[in-house]
Amino acid sequence: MKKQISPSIMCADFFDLKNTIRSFEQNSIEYIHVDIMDGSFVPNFTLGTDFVKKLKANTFIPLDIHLMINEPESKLDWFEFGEGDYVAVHFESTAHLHKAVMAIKSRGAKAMVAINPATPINVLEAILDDIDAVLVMTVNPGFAGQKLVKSTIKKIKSLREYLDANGYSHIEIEVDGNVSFENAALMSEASANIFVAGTSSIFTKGMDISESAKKLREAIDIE
Ligand code: S6P
Ligand code: MG
Repeated sequence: MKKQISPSIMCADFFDLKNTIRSFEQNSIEYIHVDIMDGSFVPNFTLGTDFVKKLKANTFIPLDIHLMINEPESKLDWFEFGEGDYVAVHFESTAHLHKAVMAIKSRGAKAMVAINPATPINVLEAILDDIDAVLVMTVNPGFAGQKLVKSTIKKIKSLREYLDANGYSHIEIEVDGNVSFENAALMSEASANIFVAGTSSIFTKGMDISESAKKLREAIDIE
């Protein structure tokens, strides 16, 4: 499966956003990961609806919207997204996961379901027919700059094996949280294929995007 990079835009320098986005475009970055938090599902606030709208208007790179909000099915209409974009909703955030997934797909976007580090993979069984990707959180959601929850590496591997063995080899696996150059190699070996890159890799201080993107690609291309 093609290995792709999705930089977490909340980790960018907002005073230099235009140059950062242009640099993503020049370096063939595949997605832009946009973290949306509601101060309730996770204890923080980040980016919002207007920011998503501005990004859609100012880059051709598809978005990878990560909704860390309660009852996302009632708020999807607030966000601009469509064909080519990924939208992730958390399994833990709603009693109406299927409804949320269907609402994402009805707008032509690809649906992803996210699971927290302590959520087992078997909860996904009944939704696999309807989704395009699983987002395995490798830290507890809410903040950038955290340490990897080590047990999640094994979880990525088990998930890939389960998907392949049950006719879901088309379902992608995204990883998010402390995707450092070292951890990215482990995650790649465990068969993750979309890598959310934040303070631990693509936004490394003193490195420009072309340099950090190249280093990350080298780390994840280990088969
Ligand atoms: C965390 C959020 C993530 C972070 C990303 C930061 O709740 O969903 O997308 O922005 O993990 O990367 P790093 O390298 O600082 O952990
Ligand atoms: Mg995220």
